[in-house]
Amino acid sequence: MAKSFFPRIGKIQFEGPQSKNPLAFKHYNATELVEGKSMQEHMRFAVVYWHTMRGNGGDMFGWGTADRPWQTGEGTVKDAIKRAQAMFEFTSKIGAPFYCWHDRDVAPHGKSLAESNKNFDAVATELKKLQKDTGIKLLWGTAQNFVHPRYMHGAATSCNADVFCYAAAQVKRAMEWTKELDGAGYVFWGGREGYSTLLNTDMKREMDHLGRFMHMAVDYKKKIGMKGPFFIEPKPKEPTKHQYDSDAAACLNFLREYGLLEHFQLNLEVNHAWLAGKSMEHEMEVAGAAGALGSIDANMGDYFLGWDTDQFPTDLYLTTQTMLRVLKYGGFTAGGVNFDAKVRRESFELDDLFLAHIAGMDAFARGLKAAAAIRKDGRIAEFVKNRYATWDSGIGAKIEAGKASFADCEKHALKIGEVSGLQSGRQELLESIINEFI
Ligand code: XUL
Ligand code: CO
Repeated sequence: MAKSFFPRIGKIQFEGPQSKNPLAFKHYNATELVEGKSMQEHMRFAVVYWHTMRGNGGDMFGWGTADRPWQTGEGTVKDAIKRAQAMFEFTSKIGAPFYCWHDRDVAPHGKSLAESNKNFDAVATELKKLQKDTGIKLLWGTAQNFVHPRYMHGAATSCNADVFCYAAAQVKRAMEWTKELDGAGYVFWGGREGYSTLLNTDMKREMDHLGRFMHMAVDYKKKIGMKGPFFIEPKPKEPTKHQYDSDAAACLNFLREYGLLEHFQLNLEVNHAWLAGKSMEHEMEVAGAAGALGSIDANMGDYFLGWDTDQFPTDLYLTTQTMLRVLKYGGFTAGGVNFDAKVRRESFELDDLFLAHIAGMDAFARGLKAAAAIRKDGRIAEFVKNRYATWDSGIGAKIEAGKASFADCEKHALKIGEVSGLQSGRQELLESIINEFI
């Protein structure tokens, strides 16, 4: 039996809304049915390796603060295996069915690609065993193509072709392990795919390279018979001044331009949407309309700061709006709700990792219940439907069916003389209806 990293904490239980036990769920009840499906299946929660296991609370002004007993070693493969055990103990105790990794979160960088591969293979072999022992599954894997100095100018969009090859080799191995570990999907977040200044950048050439890179990934996926979808994760800036995958619309445009749309969905992250000046529900509608709503990185920013604070999502309006879209677009298939979130530097104790995940999972459970109740109530959906009633018959229906020309529109406008019967948008009423359910 491996050493326990959280000996004082058992499996977190659902105790119901009356409970005052900080280490219990008040709303997330994994087996409770909502719209005929269990909460666990609706949300498909995942714990992330990078923040939860690797984060130490350090920021650019100060050292790490966090008590992380698995972070004591020299960064060897042996340490990484211990860390993997801590990861699975945490994920089992919090009761999340999935986890996610970057290749280099899992295992240390080597001095060469061959050595890095060897390290990764050794730890991923342990992950396979831990998955089998615990029943925890991989939601998605990804390659960390942004930490190492070789990626300073980008990975797939680097000005240097050797770097492109290195990045491709890293993605190839990460895909192989994602397949081997039965990952439900695979993510591309272009950490340094962007620019700091256009003075040194051939943007068209870099975008073409990114298109080639993704086609190579699609070809390799077919070759190895990898099943789940590819996800692209938009983010507008940070670390670069402009990231090419800046928001959902930009990603969809890229995918269409390079003939890749059928192979990709989007992994949308709340804080990234906010950095793009968009709401999460906006990004979800853009992706959903294109049939590309794949998965979610659940977190939130600070309302007054302009950077990626990756806070745990505790805002009930946010989780309600998010779950409304998840339900509207038919629920997750391969994707899920992945806590790409970190505890604050001041929340340095081990317990805080549990408290933060409980806060996020409970907020999502409440969001799910509120969203289901809003749908059952039906007033908002009815209002939206009626708002478009003039499109259901007459000239509106003819336009929608592609059977009307500008001349037909002109004839119609001349006939009515002026528009009458416009109705109020009722934003305030609709907002107060949402409040009834929060
Ligand atoms: C960075 C970010 C990443 C991706 C995976 O802002 O969100 O952690 O989710 O590479
Ligand atoms: Co993310």
